[in-house]
Amino acid sequence: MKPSHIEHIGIAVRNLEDAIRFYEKIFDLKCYNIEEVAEQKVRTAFFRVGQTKIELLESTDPEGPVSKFIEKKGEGVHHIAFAVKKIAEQLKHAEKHGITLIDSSPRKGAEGLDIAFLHPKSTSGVLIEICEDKNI
Ligand code: CMX
Repeated sequence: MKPSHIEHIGIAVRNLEDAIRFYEKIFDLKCYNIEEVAEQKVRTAFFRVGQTKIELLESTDPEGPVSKFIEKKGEGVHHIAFAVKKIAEQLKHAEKHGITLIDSSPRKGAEGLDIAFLHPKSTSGVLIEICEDKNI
C-alpha cells in the first residue's frame, strides 16, 4: 500500500482542554473540531498542520484503549494514521503479508472517515491507523 500523506498523528493526553491550550498558545494553531467517538471511548480535538492533522485523544472510560495506554506508557504519541486509497483492499494486502489486523474491515472513525488499525506487535511497536483518503 502506498499512503499519499500522513493523515494525522494521534496524541494521548490526560486532559483535552489543557492540551488544546498548549497547541493554541505555543503553536498558534486553531482547534477546529472537538468530537466524542463513543465506540473508541475517547474525546478528540483536531488541529490542521499543512496537509496533516494533530488529533488529541482524551479517554472517556478507564477501560478504554487510551486510558490503558496512558496507564502503561504515560501521555504521548499514540498512533500514526496514513491516508490510503481503497482501504478494504489495503487491509487484505496487509493481512496477506502476515500483519495482524485490529480491524479486519473498515469502520467509521472521527470526522466520518473509514479507518482501520494494524496491531503494534506487527509494526515495530507503532499503532498504525489507515484512513480512506477521500481526496484522491
Ligand atoms: N502504541 C504502541 N503499543 C501499544 C499501543 C499503542 N498505542 N497500545 C497498546 N500497545 C501495546 C502495549 O504496550 C502492550 O504491549 P506489551 O504486551 O509489550 O506490554 C500490547 O500493545 C497490548 O496492550 P494492552 O494494554 O494489553 O491492550 P490491549 O491488548 O487490550 O489493546 C490495542 C491494545 C492496540 C489492540 C488496543 O489499544 C486497540 O485496539 N487500539 C486501537 C483502537 C484505539 O486505539 N482507539 C483510540 C483512538 C481512536 C481514534 O483515533 O478515533
